[in-house]
Amino acid sequence: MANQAVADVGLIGLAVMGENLALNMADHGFKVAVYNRTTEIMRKFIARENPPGGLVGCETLKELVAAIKKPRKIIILVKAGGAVDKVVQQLFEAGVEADDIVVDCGNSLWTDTIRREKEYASRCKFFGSGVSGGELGARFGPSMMPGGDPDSWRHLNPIWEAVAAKVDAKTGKPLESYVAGKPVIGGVPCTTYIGPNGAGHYVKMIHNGIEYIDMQLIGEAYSLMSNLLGMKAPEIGKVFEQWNSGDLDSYLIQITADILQQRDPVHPEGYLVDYVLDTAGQKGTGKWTSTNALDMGIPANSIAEAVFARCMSALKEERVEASKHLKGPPLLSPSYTGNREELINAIRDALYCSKICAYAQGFQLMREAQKEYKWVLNFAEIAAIWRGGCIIRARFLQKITDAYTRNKSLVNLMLDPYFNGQIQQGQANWRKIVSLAAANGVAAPAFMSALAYYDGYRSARLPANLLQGQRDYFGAHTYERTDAPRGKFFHLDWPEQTRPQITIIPGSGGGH
Ligand code: 2AM
Repeated sequence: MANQAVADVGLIGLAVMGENLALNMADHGFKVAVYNRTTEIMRKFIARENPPGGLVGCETLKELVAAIKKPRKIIILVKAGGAVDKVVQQLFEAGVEADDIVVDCGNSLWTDTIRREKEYASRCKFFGSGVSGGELGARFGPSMMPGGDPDSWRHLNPIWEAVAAKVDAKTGKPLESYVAGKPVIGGVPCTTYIGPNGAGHYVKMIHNGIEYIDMQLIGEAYSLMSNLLGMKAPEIGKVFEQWNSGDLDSYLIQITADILQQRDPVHPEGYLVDYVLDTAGQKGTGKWTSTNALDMGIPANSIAEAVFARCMSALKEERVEASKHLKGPPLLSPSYTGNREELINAIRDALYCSKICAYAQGFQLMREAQKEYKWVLNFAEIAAIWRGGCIIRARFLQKITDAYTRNKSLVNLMLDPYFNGQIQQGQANWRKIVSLAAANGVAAPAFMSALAYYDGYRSARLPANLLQGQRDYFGAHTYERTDAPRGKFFHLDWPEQTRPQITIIPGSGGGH
């Protein structure tokens, strides 16, 4: 129990992320006042793990507010949505003041953060920070994406830099968080000020959208090895292990290698993945990313495809039934009779090329959003803080940092000489894999959509000319011409005319 302001920071919401972040802060020497709606959870937490005086258990929000030094820094880690607003209101009642910084570290929708910052401006400094890394990240070093008032950031900075994951300054490789039980000092922290209001939560959402497609691409690589080559889980796991020592080196590839080689606890002669039901859930951030892409009119088809792939997986009963009626090519296993090593290598290339496209889409979204919200995002730094701590941490991210360091206003990641070169090297194999997937009836929507993105983006001319003709035909929506300046709109009086007459329409074209 606290009678005076002793704590450096407060934390509300002691679910997995909250508990671990509190312990992480305590490890770095911050005294943390903790509160949970269900008091018993807080009591048990304190009883279980109070590192030498690092935590101050608070039974009421009033107690919590009183326990923190001013200006107070209070982290909220409750379920995203209405609960955040509820807790903020309760904090006002509990004595939070205008100079206090209330930080939402949950997976909140960035537009909610923008709204909250404005709505609460006279009563507190509301700040939003994305936190990625799951349970272990929160405990030993997450990647943190803070957004809000720069002055608040100055107060939060020491805590964020202390608790965030660290990477090696030269190589960008994640460093161990603890050596001999002590937090590592030094290294570059995986956090940086992202921008005002909802910028941090926006970037966290894009991180999650990329995470969806990263996972889906890995799943498709596994499926192709299994379906085309008849490989078994542990054998595929070994391939991922090898890949993890090359350009694909990443947390997700590494855990995939582990997962595929994990024996099943119920049937120890078998492997766990073969007993896991093939229906995936989602918590919404991938969907938000895709909806936002549609709203802004930015093609992020692979990210959306990854969300739809989960939706498709959820139709388990329908798929089982359909599999009896909808015939594809005969399923031979293995259906590929060529060189196995070459094919595995081609799948690797397809995965790498698709990954470049997926990240390109994520960065295109951020580029558009910064225009919409008047943020100035530093893409090199964003990629840099994803190098450690978060779920998509990967060697690859150093290459993205390098690309945006070479050229701050890079139009698309694929146009960077390094990534362009990688695609040139891998694309014959990428096309081969997509063709083989199609010919053999193996669903590979992410590989295919990434290739469609690449081919669409590099097409100086797309069939939208015909589409505009159709729109003008049925709806008089007008079209622009290749032989006239942009912005000049034409309409043709279509079928009734024996001799077509072209009308020039001043101003812009219409809907549909
Ligand atoms: P609880 O333990 O009392 O359920 C994840 O759900 C975390 O958010 C939990 O710590 C949970 O508290 C907290 N939480 C969810 N909704 C809340 C609310 N409306 N007010 C306060 N805490 C809430």
